[in-house]
Amino acid sequence: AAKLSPEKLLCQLRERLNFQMIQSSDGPFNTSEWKAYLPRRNISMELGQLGQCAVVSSAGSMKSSHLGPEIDSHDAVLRFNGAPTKGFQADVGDKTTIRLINSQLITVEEQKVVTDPQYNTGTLIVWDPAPYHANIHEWYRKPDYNFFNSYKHYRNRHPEQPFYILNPYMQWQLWDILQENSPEDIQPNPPSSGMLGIVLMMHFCDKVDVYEFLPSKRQTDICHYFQKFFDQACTMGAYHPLLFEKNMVKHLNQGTDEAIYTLGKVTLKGLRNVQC
Ligand code: NCC
Repeated sequence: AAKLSPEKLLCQLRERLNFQMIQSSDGPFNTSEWKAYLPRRNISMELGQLGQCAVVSSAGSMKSSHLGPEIDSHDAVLRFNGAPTKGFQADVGDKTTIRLINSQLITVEEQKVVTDPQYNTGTLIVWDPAPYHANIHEWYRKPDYNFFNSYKHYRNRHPEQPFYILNPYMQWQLWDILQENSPEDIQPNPPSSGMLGIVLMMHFCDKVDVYEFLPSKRQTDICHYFQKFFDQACTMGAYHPLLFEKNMVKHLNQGTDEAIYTLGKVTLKGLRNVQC
């Protein structure tokens, strides 16, 4: 595959990705029951145009980074799944504007997600690994995890918190772009929450600093900064095409290699500032 220039690649992301959340006008969700559950406000209205944003990976290399204050200095911060701030503020900061969670977490650990107050901060977005390019109807019948009841349960308990369902199209639109820009065949599994969160923030923000998605000198086989669990696959990928995601993010980096090495920091342009 011919590697596109960073500018062309940014245009592909801007023009081919569907950044919308599920709305009550979408196919199987257009029932009066679903209408009561889905947030009434569009996510763009909810978040507004964001300026400087940070994406915090859950990698073990966040530990001892002392990046907390730098991360919190951003206008908005995105975190993943069960990644905590409490007890880790010095390294990962305190601010949570968006938390992107996968459907497995909310389905398998429903009780925990519904009751743990860390999930109550900011805007929640859940995504589910849909079948390749399935439309909303096909996906609704065959989600990877049937998280819909857990979502409703959460909405009943926290009706005031904005909580969106990511459309099932974006993951495969993004996967196609990853494949087109990679020299090898990529496993046909959707991108990681990390990569999905990065492009979401590129859509909402003027500029995005991503921390420890590309590992710094602190690189470690410890999977998460908040757990003593060793697995190389967490950083290099097993199910998700993580290595290819990281190559693409490296290609788009506007910052320096030095910032990657010392801070694990990559700086990406917001898609609204891209001239196509
Ligand atoms: O581990 P996870 O990912 O929640 O991490 C969020 C994102 O951070 C980046 N990451 C993480 C660890 C690491 N050493 N290096 C990294 O770069 C990745 O971009 C990752 O996406 C997921 O993507 O949703 C994932 O979720 C977990 C798990 O489901 C949740 O943590 C909930 O418990 C998956 N782990 C398992 O299923 C065992 C993981 O494969 C993907």
